Amino acid sequence: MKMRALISVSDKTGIVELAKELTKLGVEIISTGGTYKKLTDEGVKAIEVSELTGFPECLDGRVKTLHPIVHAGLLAMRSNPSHMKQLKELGIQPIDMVIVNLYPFKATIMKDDVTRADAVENIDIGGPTMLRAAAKNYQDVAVIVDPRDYETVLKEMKEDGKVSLDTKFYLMQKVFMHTSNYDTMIADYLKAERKDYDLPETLTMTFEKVQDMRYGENPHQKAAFYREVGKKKGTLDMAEQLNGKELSFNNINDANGALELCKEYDEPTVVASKHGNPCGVGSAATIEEAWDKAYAADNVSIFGGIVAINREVTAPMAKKMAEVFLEVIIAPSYEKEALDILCEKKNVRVLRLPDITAMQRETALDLKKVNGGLIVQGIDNKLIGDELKVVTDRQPSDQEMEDMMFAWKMVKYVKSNGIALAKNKQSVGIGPGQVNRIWATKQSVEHAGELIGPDATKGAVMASDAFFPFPDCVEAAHEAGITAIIQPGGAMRDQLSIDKCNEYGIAMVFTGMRHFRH
Ligand code: 93A
Repeated sequence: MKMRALISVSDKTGIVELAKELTKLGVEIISTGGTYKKLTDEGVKAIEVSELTGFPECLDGRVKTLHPIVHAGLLAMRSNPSHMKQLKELGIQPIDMVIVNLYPFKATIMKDDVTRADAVENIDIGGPTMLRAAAKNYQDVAVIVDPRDYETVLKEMKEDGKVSLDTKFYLMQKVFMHTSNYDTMIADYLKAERKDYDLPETLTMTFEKVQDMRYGENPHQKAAFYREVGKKKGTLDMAEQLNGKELSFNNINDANGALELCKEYDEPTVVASKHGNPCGVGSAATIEEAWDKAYAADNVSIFGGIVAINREVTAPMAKKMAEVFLEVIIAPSYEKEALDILCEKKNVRVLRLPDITAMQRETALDLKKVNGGLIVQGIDNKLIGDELKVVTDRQPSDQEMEDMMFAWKMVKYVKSNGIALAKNKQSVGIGPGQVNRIWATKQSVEHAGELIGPDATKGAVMASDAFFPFPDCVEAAHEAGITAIIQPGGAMRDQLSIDKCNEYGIAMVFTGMRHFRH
């Protein structure tokens, strides 16, 4: 009996060539409407599924292959005499090969103007059913879901007249991987559509590899970058790399932090960061001034750092940037001359991410891997609680208030315990990742003095990512000349800190929301 292959593919890449070769090897081709048309237009002999089943394709193609003549043909075990006897009685012939790829659900949901109806219509039913049936019966049916496997299968067919059991088993594994990813993608899309970010009983998400990386955080660790399927604008994987070596694991991790902080600011802003912590941040009326501020804030740590910028990079700014050794630069666009200047250095990774300001913030879940599991939480995508509350006798001035908001955004992205000092919308000292708050405070003050000058903290404001358990940080702030403090509030001994502020004439604001970050 002739071998029979059922071909039903949305992605028609390479299908004509494959079908031609199979026909040459004596395989009979059965196919669905669009595939049939493509094959016969190109001169391949085939029969339509509707001819095989005696049942027309209907409901706009929703029912094409969902028929017992197809599925009994796929599921019958050749080694089971009763199966084969039943096929004979029913007048059904076995199908030996299935070549199917599914409706393009992913491509559909990635479209900017996708509607739910569009997405739903692209949920393939008949395709996965055939794939699963054929895969279950893998000993007798070769099932090919990935065009990259056409060549292997053809080679074996040419050499041995059949596909080996080993290959059939490999193909079966691929099918279940593929259909489970496909279904997860659908479930994830629908979940996001419902804006329902509750924590589910079991957690499934689909990620696809963007690139392998040379190594992870350290050279002895393997690494790759995966993107969450269905995510659109504004994520790092959407950036276009205009210059430099491939992004490393640490580049991506650090750049992500810089980018997320940069998104918090509307006015022209430059964020320089190192090892995931901001080291210099500046906001100003022009992006050039913002660069000057970010650089002057800390011209030491920025060496080998990452810079995220929320406006077009101009040529004069690029000239200054080119004098600093930077690992990664991300901006929405570059003046032509600016790009030429930055690209003179072969190693600097220059990225363009046009949607930087309008980009989607992370909304889904925040995942952290621990040995044996994940800890999962909602994203920290808020800034303050119900309202800002001045808790001291003295009200902050407008300038202090502006600086406090500037610093508060910044401290949200500083590793805990974190303290950030700012003056005139420029960071002047950052104390990240300390095991107690007073050290974070002292470190930020010390940095300011060392990097900017002894008066750097005079008239500056201070932001703390979490409350002060004791008034010691207020004490240290006063000694440094800080005039206003923003912090979540909510400590048992809040009153002690408030009293100290009143004693020193410091204005203090509670945000009602803390921002630990680890
Ligand atoms: O609409 S379906 O879910 N119902 C079916 O019975 C069916 N059979 C095959 N989709 C179905 N297919 C899919 O049609 C295949 O998975 C493939 O992606 C596509 C090929 O259609 P055509 O040959 O008409 O281009």
